[in-house]
Amino acid sequence: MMPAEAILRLEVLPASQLSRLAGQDSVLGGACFSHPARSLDAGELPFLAVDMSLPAGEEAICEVWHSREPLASGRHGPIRYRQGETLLFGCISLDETAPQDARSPLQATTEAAYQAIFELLELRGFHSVLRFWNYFPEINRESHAVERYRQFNIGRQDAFLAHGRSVVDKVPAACALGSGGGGLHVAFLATRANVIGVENPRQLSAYHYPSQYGPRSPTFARAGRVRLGGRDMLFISGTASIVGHQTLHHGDVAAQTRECLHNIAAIVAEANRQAPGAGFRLDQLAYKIYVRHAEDLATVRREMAQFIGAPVSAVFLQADVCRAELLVEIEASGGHAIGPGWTDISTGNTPCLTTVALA
Ligand code: 3EB
Repeated sequence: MMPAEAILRLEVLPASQLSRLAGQDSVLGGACFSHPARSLDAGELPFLAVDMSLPAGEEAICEVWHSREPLASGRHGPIRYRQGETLLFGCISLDETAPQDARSPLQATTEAAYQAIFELLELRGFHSVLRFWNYFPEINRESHAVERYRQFNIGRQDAFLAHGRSVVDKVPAACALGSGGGGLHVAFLATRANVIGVENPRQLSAYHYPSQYGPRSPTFARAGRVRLGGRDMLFISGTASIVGHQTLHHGDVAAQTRECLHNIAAIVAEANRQAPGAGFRLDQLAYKIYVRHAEDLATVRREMAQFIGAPVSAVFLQADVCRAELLVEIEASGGHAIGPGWTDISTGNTPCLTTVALA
């Protein structure tokens, strides 16, 4: 049975079932995570194939964004994208290549990727980005006398500036994680609607981080809020055990997990304060959890189950986080539909694993 599709829906599929999407008009695009990266047979659809390990026993997964809008696929240089009237999902994968000037390969490649994305968004008239996802290898390694995450921050900010975009206040939500190998991968969800940035009162805005964290502050908001198809939606950036601008709970993954969730709760409260009718709830978000050490998974899962107190959609990945002392980072989104778009009417069951209960 095919109920009316929501304007935006997130589905999590085992990567082995990606072929189910063939011929589904509702697919905007997404990202698949496996180690090694699996070659995808996604045709013209914008799907990232990211080299990222899953905790032992978990199957490779794909995150798939769907929309009820009539959609069309396109390409702009190295970007593949798919768009409807109000939403555009795109992705780009670039190998790091050395520029002719003094910039590091990662800095130059990041700047090129973001320049291409902003060009596309200007051409298509999608001026607001709801969310960026950034993945590249060895995020904490130093090269060219600068940590690679910090090189990425320089290239990203230079592209924002080159396109006349603000690098404070009105910036998109994002995450940046270390992958297991390959090039730079960036996925993005953009809209013609107005996106409002949400900051976290417990944290200094990342775009105001002091220079001890790198020569350029990272260009992202703690969350982005939007109203689409009559629903308020919230896209929460990667959230870590940071209060003010400082990392808390060095070496204690359980306490770091609780601090992440306190931060997410504060962002949800701030979003509800801004949009009183929205009613965002911790137990109705879809979560993606990046754990630095696979052996910490059980601890992180337990802390999440205790804090949230209800089964939620949660995907666990093993990835390096952008400060060497951070052991876990959690991102989330809500207000859009979550889960499979249809139910097997003969059994009443959803046809495949789409959500992972915490407990
Ligand atoms: C932090 O709060 C943790 O550079 O795009 C989280 C989310 C982090 C996004 C980014 C980095 C980014 O600073 C790191």
